[in-house]
Amino acid sequence: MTILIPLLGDQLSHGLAPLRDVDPSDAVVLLMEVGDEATYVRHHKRKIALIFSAMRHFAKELEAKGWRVEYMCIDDPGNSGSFTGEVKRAVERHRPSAIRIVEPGEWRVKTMIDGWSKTFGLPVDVLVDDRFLCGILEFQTWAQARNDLVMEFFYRDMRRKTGLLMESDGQPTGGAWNFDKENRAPPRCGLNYPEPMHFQPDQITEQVLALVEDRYGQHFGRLEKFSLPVTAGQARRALGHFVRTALPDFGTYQDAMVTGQDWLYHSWLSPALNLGLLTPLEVAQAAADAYAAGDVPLNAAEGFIRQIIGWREYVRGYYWLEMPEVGDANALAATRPLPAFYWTGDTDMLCLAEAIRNTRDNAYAHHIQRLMVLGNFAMLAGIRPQDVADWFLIVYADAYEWVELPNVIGMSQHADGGRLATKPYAGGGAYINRMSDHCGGCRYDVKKKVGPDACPFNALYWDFLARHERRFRRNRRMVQIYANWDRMKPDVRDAYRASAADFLAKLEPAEEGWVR
Ligand code: FAD
Ligand code: DLZ
Ligand code: SF4
Repeated sequence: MTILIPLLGDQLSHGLAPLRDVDPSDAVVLLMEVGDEATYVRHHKRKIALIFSAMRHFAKELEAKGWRVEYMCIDDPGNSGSFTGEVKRAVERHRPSAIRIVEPGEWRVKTMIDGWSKTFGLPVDVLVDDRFLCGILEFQTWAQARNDLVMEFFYRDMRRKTGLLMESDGQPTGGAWNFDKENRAPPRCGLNYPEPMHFQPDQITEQVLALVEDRYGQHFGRLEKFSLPVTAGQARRALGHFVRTALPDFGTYQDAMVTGQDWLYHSWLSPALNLGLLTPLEVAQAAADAYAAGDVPLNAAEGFIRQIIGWREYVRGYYWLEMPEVGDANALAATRPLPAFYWTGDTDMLCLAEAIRNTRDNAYAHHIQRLMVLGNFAMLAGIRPQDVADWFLIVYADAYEWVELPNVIGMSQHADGGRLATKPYAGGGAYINRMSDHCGGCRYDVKKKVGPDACPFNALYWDFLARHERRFRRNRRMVQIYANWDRMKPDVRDAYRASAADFLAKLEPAEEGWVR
């Protein structure tokens, strides 16, 4: 009566559904390092190392708790290289009466699991991933009741559901749901940026780092100074450290960018959260507790909690609502291949070079670098959204399709035609100049509108709006922008478009073969 419990690399939670209500002596837990997962896109080396190290640590913790664990290392002889192949071998070894698994984070993997019952002739019990606060069906019900999927309303429901920052009379703490008016200040001189908590690699991590360099040395990214948390214990210490040192200023400087500062006041918790080392509820609760204790202001606690119980849950619901069609969405008919500099960082545009450096070194970039620099440039330049999505999936340690795809296709590329965001997140150089210190050190002049020395974002911005005028002119939130465009003399408009065309003609495409 053995039950086989396969655990995927982003399901490393001791409270995971299949590990509850089962007698460990009746079960075999299977963790599998498989080549297909590391290479279906060629993930950043740091991301692979993080996942393998966290999986190995988690397996040891499960064993210590009395579970019978089978761990397939990537270089074990006979490793078949795929989830289905490894489950098949485990079924042959153990002849289980059933398979129990939690719903996976990617459509691609769900399709595999859907085939297992027939392939193995066994009942396959796919359990709800209740680490998320909003179930997939619950989100579908919420979405069916409305025409527009407005995140703010979803978020308020999540506040009511969790009771976070709620008063006993059902009103939001502080009398408002959202304190963004107080957030999003530009950086200023004299700010001290706290260093996030770094963890020295132990023997297990060192072994994994050597293995990843050996097997995946050609993949993008750096492994040096690997310091991510790889256990739940470490992740909890990192959470406590963030709450004490950075959360108080998180809201105010949420959208700031500073040269050489890779984390600013961000938490850098997404890799641990998405692996399952932390649960969203414990992270959000820690922020609420810090507010209740008077340690952080409300704008910071609320802004942070909104990212976790609002945006994170919302994009996951959106993913399962819109898949598989959203994977191919290309509403703006963008066809240009990804520029080579997304891989090399070799560009004179300092804002982009900085974001790519952070990405290469840390498998990280903070939200505004992803949205208003890397994503914004790709959208303005008309890069094929599926190239952009694959790049984002590859390069970030926190990237799994359920969270990456909605953020890329919906939020940053507007490729879903506005289902997720009513207005494209487009900005010219002035926005980046306001929110960062990059432009002062850049070879381009952010004040210049056109020509070889002008900030390329300026001409690209107007060229994008002109290219998509028919679609966006009707958008109520963009009336003022098109009024500005209308006020320009025709020769000014032509100069913007010619300058953008010159720039785009010189854009070197990445070598082929990296994209799926
Ligand atoms: P913080 O700024 O400290 O925020 C706290 C937490 O809020 C994050 O850890 C994350 O769990 C959550 N969060 C914030 N914004 C979002 C969001 N838009 N969607 C989901 N969760 C959010 N996040 C990922 O986890 N994986 C991805 O692959 C990913 N790809 C992205 C691609 C693009 C184009 C954009 C614009 C955003 C993407 N994000 C992604 C969302 C966000 O940028 C990251 O969650 C954040 O930068 C992670 O860093 P942090 O932990 O320091 O976040
Ligand atoms: C991303 C990834 C990588 C690189 N390797 C593995 C692996 O070897 N074994 C594993 O179980 N999971 C891995 N993952 C994470 C999976 O891709 C992820 O669990 C699924 O895509 C579902 O979200
Ligand atoms: Fe980026 Fe333009 Fe500023 Fe250079 S001038 S850093 S390209 S926004």
